[in-house]
Amino acid sequence: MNELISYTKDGELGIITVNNPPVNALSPGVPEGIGLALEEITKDDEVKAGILIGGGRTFIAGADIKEFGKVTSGQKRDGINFLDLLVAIEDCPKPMIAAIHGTAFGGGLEVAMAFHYRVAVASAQVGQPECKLGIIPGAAGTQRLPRLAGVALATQMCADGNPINAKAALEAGIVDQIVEGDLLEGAKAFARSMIDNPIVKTRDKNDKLGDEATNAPIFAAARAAAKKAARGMMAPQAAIDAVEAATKLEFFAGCARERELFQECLFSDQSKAMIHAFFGEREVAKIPDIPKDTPLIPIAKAAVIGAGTMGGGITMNFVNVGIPVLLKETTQEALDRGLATIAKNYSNSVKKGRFSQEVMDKRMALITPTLGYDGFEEADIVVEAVFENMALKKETFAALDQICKPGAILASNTSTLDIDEIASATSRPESVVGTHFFSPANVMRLLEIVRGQATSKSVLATAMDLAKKIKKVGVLVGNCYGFVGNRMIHQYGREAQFLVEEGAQPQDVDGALYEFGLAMGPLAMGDLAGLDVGWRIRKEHAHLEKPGVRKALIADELAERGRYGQKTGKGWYIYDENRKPSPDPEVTALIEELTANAGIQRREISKEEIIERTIYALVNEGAKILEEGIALRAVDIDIIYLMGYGFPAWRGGPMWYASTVGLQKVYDRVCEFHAQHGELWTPAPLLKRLAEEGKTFEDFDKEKVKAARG
Ligand code: 3H9
Repeated sequence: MNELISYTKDGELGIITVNNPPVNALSPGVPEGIGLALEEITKDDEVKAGILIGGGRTFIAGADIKEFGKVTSGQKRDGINFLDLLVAIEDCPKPMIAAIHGTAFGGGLEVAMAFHYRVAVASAQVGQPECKLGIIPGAAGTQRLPRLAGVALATQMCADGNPINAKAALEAGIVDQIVEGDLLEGAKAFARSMIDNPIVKTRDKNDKLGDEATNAPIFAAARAAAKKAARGMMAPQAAIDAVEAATKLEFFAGCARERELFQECLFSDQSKAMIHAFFGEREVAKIPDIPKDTPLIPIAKAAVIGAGTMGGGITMNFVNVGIPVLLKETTQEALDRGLATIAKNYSNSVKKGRFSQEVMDKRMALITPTLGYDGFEEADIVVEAVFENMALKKETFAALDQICKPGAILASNTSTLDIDEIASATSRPESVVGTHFFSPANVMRLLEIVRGQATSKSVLATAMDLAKKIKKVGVLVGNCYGFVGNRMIHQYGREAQFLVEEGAQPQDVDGALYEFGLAMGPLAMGDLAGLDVGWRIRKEHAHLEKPGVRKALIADELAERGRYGQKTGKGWYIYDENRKPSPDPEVTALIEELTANAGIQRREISKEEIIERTIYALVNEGAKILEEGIALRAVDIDIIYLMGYGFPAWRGGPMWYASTVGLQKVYDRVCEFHAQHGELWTPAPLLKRLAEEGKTFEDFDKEKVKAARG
């Protein structure tokens, strides 16, 4: 048909194969090719039924996401629309069968649902993940899915974007048969058995559409759930509206309503940000000077030092994917406590039905607790997760240098410290790397991989690959205090505190940032992490402070008073037995006392100023980090903030957000803050340059990619 679609005949069957690797997206040429093959099937009297199958590893994984930017930028004026093709498939007078393996996602599922039947292998998944890209299904997914699966499941799938497996799809009526063995052979047998059956079009199946009385509570519950789970996002609500339209309008009117909602979402800043995040998540894996074929170090056994919160979470990551772990602590009591926490975490998952007791038992059996270094000589990777103290880390690495086999990766879960200094305690700095996990380490998807001066490319490539294996997103960062994430968060937290000193209440600052979309405000986050942590670090680094530079007054005073946050029931807030925070008059009084003593004139502070002071502090530091090469690209910073710091996906990350505000505007405000607050706000020269050139951080990334290619 064309280079993306092949068409073959097997007796009375016409077989259409999509060949658009890697995921058979509906790129230009694919729908056209399917259309041509369909015409062939329709007009060839010898052909009695048709099959569509994906070549390679998957069925169609959706529309080509790269095309959306072309539509919104005006480059592709006629948009993306497969509705007519799908109606033509449905109108074919011969039984049409979609044969599914891999993922039938988005437009892929929409194509499959226009077929008269769907067969799938057991490992296949189907889903409408569009809202994860800030859009909704745009090829009648919201209209055909409820007709096959019923209103409740269709609403859920379109609003949360999560896929279901073939078995669930069979039970729901999305799939008609599960094929054991070869998919194409199974599909052919199924097709032959359907040749004389009357054809029922999906769009004519109205029996699962329910009525007003049964549907209203489903939509109300879905809207409430989406409001909570996808706070601030428009796509899930729009997806629910579109499914509701399917229950109230005839099919083609429903499609028209879906189209309107789809267009609204597609042209929103939210979808642009989320598409940036989708490609960004994949872009961060590409490191210019580390070729794809860099030899990897096989990882069959791991060891973790420290069974505290971080060490325990890191251990779970390994055993979850079948890698056995030697878990070391210094005392039996600490080891028992660590193991008990892991067991409790797993038990909770078993109780919630996430996996079986048998799976839990297998995972626990992969952990070998130890108080010594016996067995460490066999480990392919050791992750150190002891206290954030340089002397202790160096002592640990010197010991590992003596015990571990040559070539083993020696990784430190430091969140701030100099990886080169840690490596200097060994005779093999090329094997030393930072692996900065985020708490809770078994949940958070981010892994900052810190490159030391001597870290070998093999070690880095293996660490990036391992991140993927343990279902994390690894982002390579350079070595400096706090690396990327924590170095930036330091500026942000500082401004949050200054705002409180200058007149805002803690709940004003947290409230404004929560409203902006962050999972939690910075002061509440401090209470969760423990105010004693930063206080101790600041004490350790007090000698590095520059005289005359403004210091935050309140957090350390709270810690001095034993107000460590949630763990002591008091911090920036006071907590009840359910950990619900309330403003504490004692804190208000303390703020007033300390600021009066420091001669700070308190004033009214707007929400806008709260957002600008905190978020632009991130952006300005991010720009400095980019100039120094600590982050490879602006998108790497965005992914760090989306995956590790609760930054809202629909804002695209701090750097993307700044570009949407306009870098000139951001730069001007940074200059004003510099004039008002002094050197902490020194504008990043890169921010200045991009603002003056009318560019965005995306332009900067493109410049970098171009330069790397030479
Ligand atoms: C849609 O369908 C709208 C419709 O309602 C109709 C509108 C009118 N397009 O993830 P991987 C690339 S919206 C373009 O590493 P995996 C990806 O960037 C779409 N490119 O593989 C990567 O490129 P590179 C609804 C895509 O095996 C490479 O393929 N569909 C697309 O870990 C490999 O990807 C979705 O949202 C795409 N649709 O996971 C599905 N998908 O190598 C989105 C992937 O250059 N995709 N690429 O970095 C996925 O969820 C995963 O890619 C998938 C495979 C599970 C399919």
